[in-house]
Amino acid sequence: MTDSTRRFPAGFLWGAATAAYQIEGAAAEDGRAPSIWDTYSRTPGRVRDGDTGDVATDHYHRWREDVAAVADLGLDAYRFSISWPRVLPGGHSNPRGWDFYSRLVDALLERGVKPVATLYHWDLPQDEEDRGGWPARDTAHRFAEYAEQAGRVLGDRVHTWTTLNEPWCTAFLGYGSGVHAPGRADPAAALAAAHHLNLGHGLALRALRGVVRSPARYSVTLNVHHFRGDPEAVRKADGVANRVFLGPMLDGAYPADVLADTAAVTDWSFVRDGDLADVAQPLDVLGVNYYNPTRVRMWRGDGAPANGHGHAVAAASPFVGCDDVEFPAPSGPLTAMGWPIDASGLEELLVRLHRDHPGVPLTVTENGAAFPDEPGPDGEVHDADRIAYLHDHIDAVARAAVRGVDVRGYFAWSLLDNFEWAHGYSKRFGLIRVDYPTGRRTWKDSARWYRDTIRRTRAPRDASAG
Ligand code: IFM
Repeated sequence: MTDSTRRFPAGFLWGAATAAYQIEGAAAEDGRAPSIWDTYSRTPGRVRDGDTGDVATDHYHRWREDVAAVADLGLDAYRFSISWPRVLPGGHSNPRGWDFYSRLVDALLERGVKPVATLYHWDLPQDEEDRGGWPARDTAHRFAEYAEQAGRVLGDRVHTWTTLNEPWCTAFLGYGSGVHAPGRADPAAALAAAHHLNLGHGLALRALRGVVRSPARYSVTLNVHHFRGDPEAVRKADGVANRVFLGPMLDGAYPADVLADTAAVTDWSFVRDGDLADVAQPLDVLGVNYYNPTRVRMWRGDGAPANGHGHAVAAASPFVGCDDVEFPAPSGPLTAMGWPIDASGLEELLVRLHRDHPGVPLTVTENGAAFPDEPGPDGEVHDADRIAYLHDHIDAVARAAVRGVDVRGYFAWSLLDNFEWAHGYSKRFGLIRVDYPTGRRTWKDSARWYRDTIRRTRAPRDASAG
């Protein structure tokens, strides 16, 4: 498939994505309160090189320049997240925090770019964690209150609302393996967190729909893992990685096999009558983040099992209830994250989601790769590996569309190099390079390539698509 033979549906949205803690900086400015990532990144040994998001890419001050880049790239949409502790520090509305997002949204709209706002991209206010965090039910209710405020302030201008980004990471990396904030390693707490994230999602959607009067779309973004290998291993891993969210959100029920596989960890008594009806709110679009496929196999007791992070399964695994599932180290071409490069997984994943949940439109809300790119002698970043990665994955989306998948958009991760969580600033995913000491932005070759690709493959504008 070449650029010119790719076909995308009318109204297909081309975008790029970022997240608040990864780019904003200004951690203690204009009334922002600490989040769990401030605490975690200041805890020695948690984040590589002791990096924090205190300054990040300084987007809080450079947002005008970044919006200009979004427009110059020719993007239809820009996906960003709102920092809960910036807009509701201590649980109280902070006008200076809201003003930041209000200005950002206005600037996007002035440039003809659709704002796609995520409410939760992992930066839980630290005081919410102190009250129990996501394993505690009240967090879901306070999240819905925050969503309602966001709807009141920005609801006249946001094109698409996304409740959560990758709740699997929040629940299972944050509370299961502890490699993300808040760094707890407690499998029962991880499952409780998963349920309360599901509940928070549903309550937040209902709250938003209750206050937003302008036409908007409502979504959630999941990092639906694409597993390959022994069917039994795939079933088990898929259960606690994917169907623990897809089931309640889209079908209003936890899959029976997930409950059975995790029965030794929890009795699920935190699921109360009526919760599942609250969770299963209608979705206009399901956001899918895809980076790589994951191989799994049942552990037959021969040799040391591995849990996908290079540790023996005895170390805290994020895959709760999967102690007999092995995650062999990937082979073949890898990104700087050590993730395999395989675009066929994206096509298969989109086809699977369309088959399992017909009628639910999909958008690829993140896709991209970290490579060890550095400026050459000419000062430019010639990131041919990222261009090849993006090219092949965009092809995969086009092939899925040709196969009948209702796919509505593609967002590159990420607009800018940024704080890559426990990896600090060591991994660069950006289309635009950030020189951290100065904050200076430089377009990589991939940014120019993405701009040109969008121009060439853009579906004819469809007046009915908004
Ligand atoms: O940087 C992250 C992002 O915050 C969530 N999805 C995966 C990206 C790359 O790891």
